[in-house]
Amino acid sequence: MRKNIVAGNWKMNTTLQDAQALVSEIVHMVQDEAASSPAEVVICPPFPLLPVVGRLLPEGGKLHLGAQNCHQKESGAFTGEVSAKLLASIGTEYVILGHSERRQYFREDDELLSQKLKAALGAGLKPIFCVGESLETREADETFKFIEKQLKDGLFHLSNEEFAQVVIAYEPIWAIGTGKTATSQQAQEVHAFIREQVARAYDAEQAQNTTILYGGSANAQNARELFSQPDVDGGLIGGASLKSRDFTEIIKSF
Ligand code: 3PY
Repeated sequence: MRKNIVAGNWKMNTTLQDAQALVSEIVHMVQDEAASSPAEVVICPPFPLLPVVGRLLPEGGKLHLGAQNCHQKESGAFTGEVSAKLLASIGTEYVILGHSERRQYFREDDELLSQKLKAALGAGLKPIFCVGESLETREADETFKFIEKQLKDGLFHLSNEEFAQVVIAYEPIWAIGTGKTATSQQAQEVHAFIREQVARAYDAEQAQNTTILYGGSANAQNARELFSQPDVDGGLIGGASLKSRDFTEIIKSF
């Protein structure tokens, strides 16, 4: 069933002390002010903070724990890496895969991401799979072709049952960390296109049930307009997820 989700991608930010303070504020604000929001909230801190943040999230509530990456293998001699199985064992529910920063700085391609998806699903994690075009691709009028290829190569090899666990995030690269946001019409256009591709690859029911988030400089000012679009089911939030007031306002924006 399609959900509304607001996921906070903390990236490589916060210390232990920052994280404890931030997540305590978020928990209180969400309980006090955003209790009636339909959104499930996912907090994705850096790896070492997952257990600490997880312990601060009230059990059975609307706040859930997510990681920002995982390795494709279950275990082994991969110094510095973290397996999906380990993430699941410490209470992680979601994992972001294919964020453009991972694709760009760590050379993650669709082949590798396919393996990571399988590993995540095998461990019982729900992947938040990111797609999105560069400014160059948009200006060349190739956005749809590009997104279609990312979906086909990265995601549509999954079975129906596997795909049902996946959340898709549309994050135009030109809107990440730049302060530029896609207009709500631009976001809606691509989200509708993604849903259409899901219907083709699977079926109409699967497409209707797929949660598609917008990411890329979404904030407390533009969230309501973005979330009012019929195919935008929530957001993957970068910088604004590090400010409890802004993040809470975003959660309330449905
Ligand atoms: C951003 O909003 O900048 C993001 O990259 C969210 O993942």
